[in-house]
Amino acid sequence: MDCLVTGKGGVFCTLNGHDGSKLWQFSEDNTQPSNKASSAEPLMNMYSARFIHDINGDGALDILAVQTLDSLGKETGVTLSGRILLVSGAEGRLLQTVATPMDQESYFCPQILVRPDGEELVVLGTGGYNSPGGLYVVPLLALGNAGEVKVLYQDQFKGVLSPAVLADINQDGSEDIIVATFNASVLAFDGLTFKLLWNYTFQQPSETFR
Ligand SMILES: [Ca+2]
Ligand SMILES: [Ca+2]
Repeated sequence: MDCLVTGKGGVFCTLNGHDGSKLWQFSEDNTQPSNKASSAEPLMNMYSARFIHDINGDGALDILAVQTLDSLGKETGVTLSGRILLVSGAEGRLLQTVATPMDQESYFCPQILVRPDGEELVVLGTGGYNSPGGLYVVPLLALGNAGEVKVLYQDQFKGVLSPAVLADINQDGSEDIIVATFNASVLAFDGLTFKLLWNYTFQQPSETFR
């Protein structure tokens, strides 16, 4: 098994799990021609990435990643926006980039919820310590289709930073989604209907981010 490494300043590479040698270092230039127009930005901090199943059919696991870019506008100052990346695990080639819902920044490690019929859904949290965010699901194979995004939760002040836990808590055979928001609530959603199963909100000022 190879190791996926991400971090500050554009660190995004894989290492050979046997000897630690570098397999590839991600580069924005290492893209398919059709993606070049959408990948002109420099690679910024990359905290959240994971292996997923082989998307492009080359026999190697691929990678789903989320990152937040900052841009400087004359009047707006620094604005942060998030994007989702699909990257080939074999050679680090960018397969697809998609903006996060409402371009919200994201520090959430995306997760894959597998439904009983085998459909894979991306579970994504957005928002930061002091910026609006939410919890969303979208079919992995419909990542670029904004109409397929389902909104489970939104907070106009604070985001969802901690990874969700996927577990079947109502014992219907399908994994559910349990997440702690930065704004002091723990929420559980049915993985089939996406309806809220329960919500516990801490009364004392508290925050969850890791
Ligand atoms: Ca692959
Ligand atoms: Ca369930």
